Amino acid sequence: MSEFAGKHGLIVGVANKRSIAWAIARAVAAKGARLAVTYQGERLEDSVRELSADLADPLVLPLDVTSDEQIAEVAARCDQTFGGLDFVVHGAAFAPREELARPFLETSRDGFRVALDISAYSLVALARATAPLMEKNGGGSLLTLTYLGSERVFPNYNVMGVAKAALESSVRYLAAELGPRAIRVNAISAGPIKTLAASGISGFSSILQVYRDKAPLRRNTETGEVADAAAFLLGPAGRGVTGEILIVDGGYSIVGL
Ligand code: NAD
Ligand code: IMJ
Repeated sequence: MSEFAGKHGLIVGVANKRSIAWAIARAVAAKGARLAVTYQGERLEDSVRELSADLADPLVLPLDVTSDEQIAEVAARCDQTFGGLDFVVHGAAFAPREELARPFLETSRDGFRVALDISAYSLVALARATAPLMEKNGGGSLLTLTYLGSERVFPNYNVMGVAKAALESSVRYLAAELGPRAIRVNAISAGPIKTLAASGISGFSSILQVYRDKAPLRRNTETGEVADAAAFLLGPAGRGVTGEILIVDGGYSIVGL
């Protein structure tokens, strides 16, 4: 039950109560973890502070993952307050809205850069900044979130698909290098969920319907299901797993027709 008692984690990617990262935060906090939760910009500060009020003595910090200074500051604050880290959740993703609306062929150089910077490079930067803190604690677990659009073409996913392919490859390269330091690196590939990152995506409701119809479990993925899989990868039960992309999508991806 309290498999995370005495453990410290950093959660990046909470915007509101629907965020997948928030479901993960709740799941590991319920199992005893003490958390640092970050918010991207003042716009989200109130929302994240309000949510975090339910956690036991949380550290709530600003973090824009495009800033190396802010990443260093977050790592320093975790070090000061917790004396190290046992796990890190990376749930940040972004592409400029227009890149998800026009044809992939029209992807701009800047849109490509921004999408890859925020959605893929940030994992590498976060890993570099937090690895010494996890090493201090005798090892750790780093987890990110991805989507099947990394391997297959989904309408409008566009440059985010390219960014997720880079993210998943980064998981493997980081896992290979950090394994000798007892740090595991994994991703969960979740089925579509109606979060802020899905808002305003044209046809998202029909996508949910297709998944519901075709997935072996005949229903949509819930954040709580992703969170339980995350707790497995972040905690002692996942100790033998690294470099893995664990699919939590009700089985949708196995179906051919
Ligand atoms: P969400 O909007 O709640 O989370 C995305 C987070 O990214 C937000 O908290 C946002 O603040 C953060 N972010 C964006 N730019 C940032 C920056 N520069 N610095 C710091 N943070 C930044 O939506 P979500 O669905 O919970 O997304 C979390 C992760 O799950 C993303 O990686 C997303 O690609 C992935 N995912 C989502 C779905 C889905 O259908 N919702 C499916 C599979 C994977
Ligand atoms: C997003 C766009 C198009 C198709 C999509 C999605 N499908 C799914 C998503 C099929 C499941 C959600 N997803 C997996 C994401 O990673 C979303 C990332 C995202 C969403 C937005 C919307 C608002 C914005 N920029 C974004 N950048 C990344 O301005």
